[in-house]
This record gives sequence, structure tokens and C-alpha cells, in this order.
Amino acid sequence: MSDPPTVPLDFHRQPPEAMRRRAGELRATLTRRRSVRHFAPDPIPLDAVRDCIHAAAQAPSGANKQPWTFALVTDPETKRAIRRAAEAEEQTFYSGRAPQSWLDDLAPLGTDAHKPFLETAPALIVVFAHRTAEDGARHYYVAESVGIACGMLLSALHQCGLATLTHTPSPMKFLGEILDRPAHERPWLLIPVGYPAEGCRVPAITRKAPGEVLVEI
Ligand code: IYR
Repeated sequence: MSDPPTVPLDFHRQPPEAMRRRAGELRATLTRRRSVRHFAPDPIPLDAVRDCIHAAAQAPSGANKQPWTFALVTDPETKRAIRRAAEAEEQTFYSGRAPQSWLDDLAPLGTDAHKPFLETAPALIVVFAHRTAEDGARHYYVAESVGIACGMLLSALHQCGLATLTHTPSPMKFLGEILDRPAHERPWLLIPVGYPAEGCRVPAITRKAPGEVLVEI
């Protein structure tokens, strides 16, 4: 078998000092990222959001299948339909479906079944994961691949000055129906995007200490 075609890698070594500075800046910037549940209705530069989506779509994926679709929703009627359906799901979650231990874990976040941000946020990005290709051909490591792309997307949006929430109403099947996506696409994550509301507050929660997340061998 002949070797597959290759192209030169586009990579530029940076001086260690520049790397350290950049890493420190990134750490500080990403430390400021918080999930936001109160959005301003102000419009946002959608071309910047599109760029962030295309940046996320550069993520690595199993066998380079790129098993994702990003639906950018700004139409108010569609946002309203999504809010209605999500709140109906969340109602059943908060009033019975969720075990008490789960509700206890959510208490510090102060969440409930009301999701006004699904209408207030100027944009919603609905990420779909492709279980298979359209013709049923196999995909690989779909959860890992789409998870990586979503992480890159959240990071990109944050770095260009936009607030986000990772929202996972469950079950999310209604998103495929409202957005008319094909059956092989499974709703994965709903990401409201916008500016935080004036005076926005977030839960007083903390991240693990550095020593708790990193082991060096
Ligand atoms: N989907 C519900 C509940 C919820 C679940 C988890 I795990 C969270 O980190 C936050 C919320 C909701 O969005 O309210």
C-alpha cells in the first residue's frame, strides 16, 4: 500500500519566555470564564460567533470524521419554541425525575425549571453530534470528539468577550425536531451566547486547587 499524501506542518516554535507569558495570560483569562444564566438582550457581532464556530470545527476527531453540526439560532420565534420545550422538560426534572441527591448537588447553582435566558440571549448555539455518517457509516469516539470541539468553542467565545452557558435540558430530542435536523444528528449541548446582564451575579463556587487536578509522574 502506498503512503497517504502529506503536507508540511504549519508550526512555529516560540521562545520559552513568550510561551510562559502566553500560558499565564490564558490561564488568567480562562479562570475568569463562568457559566452565565442572566444575559443582556443586546445584539452581539454574529460574524465573530461564526468565526468561533469555525475555530471549534478545527478540533481533532476520531478518524477525522468531524461528527458535529453547529446550529446558530437567533430567530426569536425559534428561541421561544426552544425555551418552551426546554422548560417543559426541566419541569419534569425538577419536580420528580431528578433524585434528591442530584437536586442537592445543584442547590449551590440556584437553578430551577425557568429558562428565560433561552429567549433573552441573542444567540443559541445548538451542537449536534453525529452518531453515524448520513449513510450510516461508522463514526469513532464521537463523545470525545464533540466534547473537544465544544471546549474549543467555549474557550473561543470567552476569549473574544462573549459569555456562555452549557445547558443540557434532558432529554434534548426536541431540539432536533424544532431545528429540523436529520435522524443521525443527536442534540449534544445547548449554548446560549451573549453579554452578561447588567449587574450579573454568578454562584459563589470555586474550582479545585492546582494540586488536586494535576499529578506529575
Ligand atoms: N438541566 C437542568 C439541571 C442541571 C444539571 C446540571 I449536572 C447542571 O450542572 C446544571 C443544571 C438545568 O439546566 O437546570
